[in-house]
Amino acid sequence: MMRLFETHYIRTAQELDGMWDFKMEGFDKEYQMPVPSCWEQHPDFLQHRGKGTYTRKVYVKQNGNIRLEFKGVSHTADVYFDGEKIAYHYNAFTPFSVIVKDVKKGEHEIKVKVDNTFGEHSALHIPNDYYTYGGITRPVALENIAEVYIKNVRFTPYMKNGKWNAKIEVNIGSLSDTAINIGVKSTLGGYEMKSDVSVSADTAVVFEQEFDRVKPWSAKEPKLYMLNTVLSINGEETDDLIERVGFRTVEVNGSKIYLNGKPIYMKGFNRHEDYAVDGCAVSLQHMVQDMDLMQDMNANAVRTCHYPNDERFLDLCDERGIFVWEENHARGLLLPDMQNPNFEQQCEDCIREMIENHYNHPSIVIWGILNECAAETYEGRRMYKKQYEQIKSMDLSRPTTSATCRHFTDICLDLPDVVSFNMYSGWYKDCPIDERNNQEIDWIRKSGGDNKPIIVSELGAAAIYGYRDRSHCKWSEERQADLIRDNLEVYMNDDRITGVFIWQFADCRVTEEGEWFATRARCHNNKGIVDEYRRPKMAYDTVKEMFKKWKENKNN
Ligand code: ADA
Repeated sequence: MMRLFETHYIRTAQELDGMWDFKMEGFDKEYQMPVPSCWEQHPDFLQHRGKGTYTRKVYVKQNGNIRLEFKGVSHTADVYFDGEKIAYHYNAFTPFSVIVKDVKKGEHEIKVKVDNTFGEHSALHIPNDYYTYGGITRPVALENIAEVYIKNVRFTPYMKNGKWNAKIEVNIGSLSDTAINIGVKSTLGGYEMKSDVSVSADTAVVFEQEFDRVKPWSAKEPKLYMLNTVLSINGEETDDLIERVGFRTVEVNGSKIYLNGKPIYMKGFNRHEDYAVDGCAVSLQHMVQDMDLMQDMNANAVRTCHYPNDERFLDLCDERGIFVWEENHARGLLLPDMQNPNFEQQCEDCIREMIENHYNHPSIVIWGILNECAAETYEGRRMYKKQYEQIKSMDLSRPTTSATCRHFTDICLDLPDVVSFNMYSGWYKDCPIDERNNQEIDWIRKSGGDNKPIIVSELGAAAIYGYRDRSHCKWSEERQADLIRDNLEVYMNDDRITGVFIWQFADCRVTEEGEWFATRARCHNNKGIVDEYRRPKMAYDTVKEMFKKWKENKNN
């Protein structure tokens, strides 16, 4: 399943989930591997870093063009169709697609060479405080594509004269050498927009429409609408794309973030895509379990640390009214990492694919970049600035931010719309939480962040699941619960703070490379409120109680 709703009624597609032939470089044995999945789930590859090849036959049911869509391959894919290389993609966390023209009806072969090794070729997937798995880790589909087809549809809602309006941009691709006259029709909530165009190259058709009978999307009432766009030639419907959208605006005004003109307070979790038995190929049922647990703890927000997420999870956030901070793929990259010759292009590609594919999710209320990267350096600032500008060139409807830990030295706070900081008072630093918070906010206000919303993007402490100790010593569940309570008590009662994200929802695996094992017992980041099997620690009830209190204080 690619999404939580049908995206085509006219375009035909085959989902390619299932068993693929698999061969791992350096191993003689031939395997069968499920797609999607991580190869680490197989006993021969428990922490294997290498190159694996997936192969399968596919029956193309009609002559014509096909489009292969991969929702995620970790971390690099070389794709071959009938032995010819047709695509390359780097980065596990963003979708990519490729079109093959004039394919004959019948059986064909798809081969995907997957690489999860570290080295200069990979500037973003490096030894880190999360694990880079290997495999075709998100769904794959094969579509039959007409000569003129819909590339994507972008929906931008806005309020005008007190009524909901929207700009609907239909981006159309042409595979034909000659101009073709087509009809374009978009329908939403009983409204119909139509246009006739002659398409001889890639073209955009833009509708601007007032929707005076629709309901807004909000946390309390996350109203969603199907936006159905159909292309037709001489009255025959030839292609379509269905998106699911919501009417809502996100604005920054002074120190608050406004949704539909009302201030919001985000209280939630940092969530890695990592589940004990799934690795990063988190199944839908485990995504739903995560969502149920976060909502049971009265959370209303989630940060997709530190990379773009599976669209099915974002679909869940849309449906449940959960605010999302989605960010490009980067964690703790120091200046030498950022000076990797591949870094800037790999970041640019990730941001572009993140926004191109996730633009229509009403739940995404803020775009983040470069978590704890070299924001204290001028070379780093140049790259932060470039990435913020790229986001604004693609999307003016959402604010930007970046989670910093370069306390008192960050020189980029003037660049984003929202300032966010990671702070582990009581865990890494045994300091009075309120005093440290005041120091931080005073510094932020004098360093480019004055009169901007402030989010505590990370706070937390580690606990080993099942380790209880009446001394409440560090690593006990008791101490984790104490520190979560003490930190939330300070941040929840500080009106200068407009959101808080606990680090982290669940324990996640980390790489053994890069010395992480030394401070990460079990080769896991153990700061989860639940462990990697989603077994609650003592802090679960603390968070549930504190977030509920926040709900009452901040009436949201
Ligand atoms: C940083 C980082 C997180 C995680 C956390 C920790 O803030 O952003 O990814 O590594 O520290 O657990 O120390």
